[in-house]
Amino acid sequence: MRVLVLGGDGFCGWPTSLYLSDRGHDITILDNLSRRKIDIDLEVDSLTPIVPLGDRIKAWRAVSGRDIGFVHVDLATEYDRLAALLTELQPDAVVHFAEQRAAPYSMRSQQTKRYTVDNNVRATHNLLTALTDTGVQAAVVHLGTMGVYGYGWSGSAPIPEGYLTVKVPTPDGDLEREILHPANPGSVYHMTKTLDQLLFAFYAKNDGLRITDLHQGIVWGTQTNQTIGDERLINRFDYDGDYGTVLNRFLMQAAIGHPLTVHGTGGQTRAFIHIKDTVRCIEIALSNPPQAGEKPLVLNQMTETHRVLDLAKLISDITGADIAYLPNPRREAEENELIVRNDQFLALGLEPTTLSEGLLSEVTDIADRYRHRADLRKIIARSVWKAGMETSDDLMTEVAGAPARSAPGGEA
Ligand code: NAD
Ligand code: USQ
Repeated sequence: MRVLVLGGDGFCGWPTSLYLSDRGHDITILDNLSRRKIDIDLEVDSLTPIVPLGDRIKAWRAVSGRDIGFVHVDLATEYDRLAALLTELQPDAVVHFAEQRAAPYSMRSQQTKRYTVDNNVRATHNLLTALTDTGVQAAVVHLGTMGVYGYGWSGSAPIPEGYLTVKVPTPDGDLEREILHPANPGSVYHMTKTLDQLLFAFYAKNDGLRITDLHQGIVWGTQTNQTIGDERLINRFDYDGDYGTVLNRFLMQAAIGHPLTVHGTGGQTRAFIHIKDTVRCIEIALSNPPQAGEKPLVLNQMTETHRVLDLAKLISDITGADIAYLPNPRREAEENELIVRNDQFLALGLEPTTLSEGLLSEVTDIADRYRHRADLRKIIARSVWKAGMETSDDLMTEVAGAPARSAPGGEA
């Protein structure tokens, strides 16, 4: 297949591009490198040393003998260039990762709230309009989030895959209808993904676009069989308070001897998936698109659920790390249950990679190797959901055994 990967320089997009290229697909990456620019603004850097995208692509050619194309386009603001690219490339499929994806960053300031909405909603809408406008028949696979459902809305009922059957009372009796599961976002970022869902529903209905929306859980891990082949192919590893996600943060914190930063009581339950399963799920989704005229196909892309405190205890038991209970910078339930259906991916052949000591230590090993790149001032999450919410002070000022850092994000 000829596949255009929007956001192919990112944490999920880069390993997916390599995996699909390895599987014989013809890959072009579109990215505006905004994620790298945000790192510069936040004065933080991936814990792993990621080389410029051009060097990544050269390294992949050297390792695999395969070419990956790259176009520097802003999906949200360069509509004409996007439409021209689609016409020229005639992709069979477009995988859409290209959005601002951190909930804390989306709540950081009025500027980042507006940026997240402007970037994400325009990016998705531009893609859908450009496909309609050019007549390019590509199937769309979008990375959505489990967070569109919210946490706790359905109590102990399993969260279905995208749609809910409801009964509407009428004077003539109940009317049965299938509706999009009610949206219940917990951050401005998650809200943009609920808006994406409406755009997808409209363009599938009106223009017959073939759209798969993957409601993904929190991705953990770093390496895939492809990124491990050469240090220049290494995946990014976010550990900072805005972009670092909970499990990778805990593993990194354990590796450098930092207490594990549990927010509140740690009673929040979330869905997880390993990066190796993310790339496999994308391939499965590409191979099984809906037909034109069908509603968007929604798949829950997760393999297991865990309570944050249980993860902290597990990692503490394995590594001896301390657990710190910090004021929660977010407005979220102290505790929630989460049961999620993922029958469709299982039926389509996904063999879930679940939490195992081996995989956990693979991540701590990477974190340990690059511990000298950690900036301890960036670990505590300080983007608050409402002005005035309390956050913790830094818990550590020096990484044991690592030389002093010379500059934020730089080498020691
Ligand atoms: P990321 O920030 O690492 O990657 C996103 C990429 O998109 C970056 O390379 C960025 O430069 C690019 N991009 C953003 N806006 C763009 C624009 N306007 N034009 C062109 N390129 C643009 O994020 P990620 O972790 O790889 O996540 C990818 C997708 O998966 C996101 O949409 C996210 O919502 C979703 N997702 C991620 C996770 C996770 O745990 N990482 C979990 C669930 C869903
Ligand atoms: N948390 C801690 N300590 C930390 C970091 C987080 O206790 O050091 C808690 C948070 O308070 C929250 C939970 O862990 O309750 C998850 O936080 P997270 O940052 O790991 O994940 P989240 O903000 O939900 O966002 C991530 C990705 C996002 C994706 C989402 C999938 O950044 O792109 O959409 O996971 S999901 O959570 O399923 O909606």
